Amino acid sequence: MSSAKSTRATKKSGKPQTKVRSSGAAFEGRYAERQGAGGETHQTVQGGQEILTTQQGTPVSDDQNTLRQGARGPALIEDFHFREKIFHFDHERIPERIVHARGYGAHGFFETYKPLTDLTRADIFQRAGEKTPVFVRFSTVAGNKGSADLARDVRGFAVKFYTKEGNWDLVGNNIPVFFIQDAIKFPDLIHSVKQEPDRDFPQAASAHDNFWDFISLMPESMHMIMWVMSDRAIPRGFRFMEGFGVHTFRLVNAKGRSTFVKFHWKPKLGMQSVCWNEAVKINGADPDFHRRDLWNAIQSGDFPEWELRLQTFDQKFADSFDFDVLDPTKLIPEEILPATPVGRMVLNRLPENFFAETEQVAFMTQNVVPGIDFSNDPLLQGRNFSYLDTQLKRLGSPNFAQLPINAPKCPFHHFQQDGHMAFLNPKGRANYEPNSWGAKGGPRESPEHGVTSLPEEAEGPKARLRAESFADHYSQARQFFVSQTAIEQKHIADALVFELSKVERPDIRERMVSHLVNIHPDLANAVAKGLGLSKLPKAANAALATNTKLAPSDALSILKNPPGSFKGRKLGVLITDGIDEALLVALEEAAKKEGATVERIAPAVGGVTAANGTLIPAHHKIDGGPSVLFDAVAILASEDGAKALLALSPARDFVADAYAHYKFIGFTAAAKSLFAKAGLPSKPDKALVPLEKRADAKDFLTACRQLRFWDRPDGA
Ligand code: HDE
Repeated sequence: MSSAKSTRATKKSGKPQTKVRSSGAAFEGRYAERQGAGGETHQTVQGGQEILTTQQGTPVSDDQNTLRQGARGPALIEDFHFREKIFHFDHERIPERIVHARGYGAHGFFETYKPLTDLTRADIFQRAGEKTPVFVRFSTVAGNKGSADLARDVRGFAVKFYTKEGNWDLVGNNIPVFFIQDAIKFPDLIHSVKQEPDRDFPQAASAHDNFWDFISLMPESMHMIMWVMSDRAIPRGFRFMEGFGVHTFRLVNAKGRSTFVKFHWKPKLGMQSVCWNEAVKINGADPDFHRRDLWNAIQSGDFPEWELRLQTFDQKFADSFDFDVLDPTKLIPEEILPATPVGRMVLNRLPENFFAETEQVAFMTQNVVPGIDFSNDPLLQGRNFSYLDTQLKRLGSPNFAQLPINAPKCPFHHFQQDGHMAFLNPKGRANYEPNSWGAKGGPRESPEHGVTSLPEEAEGPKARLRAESFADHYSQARQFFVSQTAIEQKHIADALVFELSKVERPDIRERMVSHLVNIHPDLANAVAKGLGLSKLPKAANAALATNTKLAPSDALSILKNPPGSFKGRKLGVLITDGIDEALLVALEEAAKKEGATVERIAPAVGGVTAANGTLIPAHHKIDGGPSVLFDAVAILASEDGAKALLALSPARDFVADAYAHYKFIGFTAAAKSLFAKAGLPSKPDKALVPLEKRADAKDFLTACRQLRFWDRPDGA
């Protein structure tokens, strides 16, 4: 690097570049399909930009002032441009989703590994290497549309496959079980978790009386509660989550043979979560943390990928399994029934318009294709009713399937017609069937190709019933708990203490702990202690005693399945004036080799001047780039730079938080003074890595593959 003062382009750092479109380009072809025959555009004004028009195509002369009588006089109702503009603005919103309102989507493809003809006739699984377009929407459940991304919550993981035989929607979650066993309890569950109706808070938080009141009266939710209190509910990003179809479905082959199936998505980058203390701070520092992460990854060409795996089984297995496979509060451990990889999904394209795609996408569990069928899971049966109903409410017209994001990409023919906003209108005379118009008479049903239901026999009294085989509420909750590492178990206990400490009524807190007694004594004791209960409550009445013999399942733990890689992660480097630029370059190169990105943080966003005189721009000013936004951090400070940092409280927080959140911290000798000021112990641990020479950069990045150094005794 030359010693003369030079400027490093931000581009060099590998920071994902946001695609910037010029305002002219943004309009190019924007309404192309609506332009007149031949696609001629309006005349242009100076600079080649199109002339602004009303919705009717009338050119607008003045978009700054309403039409009025005299400069200081009243506005005139005759101003149709103003009226149209305000009218449209007033109607810009559609109702947000009642649940899963906060979400983010992306396009991509699903690639089939090998034909599954033996299992299913679903067209998507017939040919190896076939790519099927998909649209995926990830979401939280409880929060409203504008809520923060890192609420403790289940994440939605909804995939729309545009197959050649129709749209198949796999509307799943990042947790393989659910709170309730019967869809009739869904409104109660959701009412209880959302803001309390008299005060309209708390937003996007289950830590309040109503939720825990309901849950503590619903023993069937205990297994799900273990998951929601675990780190699964605070993922590092969508790219680091598993996904599950939750219910048992059926695959049906061409001969009509049915096989039960559970769907699993495994993230290629491995699973990762944040710490709760970190989540709380991320929500303040970057409420869009998850959507930004997905956006940046796809923009920079680092396309997230998941593998689809299937657990398939027959009736014999179902009959022999400890639990009812129709009960959505239970899972089948992968150690008992392995999940076989059948394909991969890659997300490689962002929506061009959030509203048109992510907001208007209508997922529906009842969107299945020939070869995929439902089971009698009572939750799934209820969902099959709800989703169609909710789309009409949200999208306002029975023609929502005509919206480009919802329309199949295969041909479709039917006799449904008219209604609000019908813009795909069939031609010709026949709009009914049967008819005798011959070839011009429109489509016909096909018993051979059409979707059919498995002719399953059903019997029994007409009654409101809950199967006795659904009665065990604690055994799998316990199994989940004992499958976790000690750190993860502590996180579950800490989360329960945090949440229940926000509950005002002591009897609700105690009632909840009485369920934990049935799950595991260590958990019950830890939570009782954390809540300051003088004695452990009696165990809750259990319909069935907890089976303590279920073997732990390592697949249920995040930390037992580490990725051993820093790929896709983000390093934050705090820099000051007077640093050795070569060391920074070495860090950036080492990070790139790991497949990670780097962002620079400095006392001012304009950047710092290195010892060699190079001006190094920053991505963040220190108080806008706290360490919670990064997976690992490095502090490159000169003697004087470190002194300046000591005076900055965000710099002290940067270090203290990174340490408390078990992060790997690389540091130059001068940065050590900041450690003492930030309250770090004088004896360094293995995750505090000195950066003295260029070669240290590689060792530091290799160490970062562990993601967190859990051995730190005084972490958050
Ligand atoms: Fe949903 N759910 N749900 N749900 N759900 C909706 O549909 C419903 C359930 C899930 O990104 C709604 O379009 C009932 C389980 C996802 O757009 C609504 C029951 C699972 C999404 C609805 C459940 C889910 C939804 C609201 C109990 C995991 C967001 C807006 C029987 C397997 C999809 C909408 C997106 C959305 C109903 C339970 C996943 C109201 C009645 C279990 C990922 O129709």
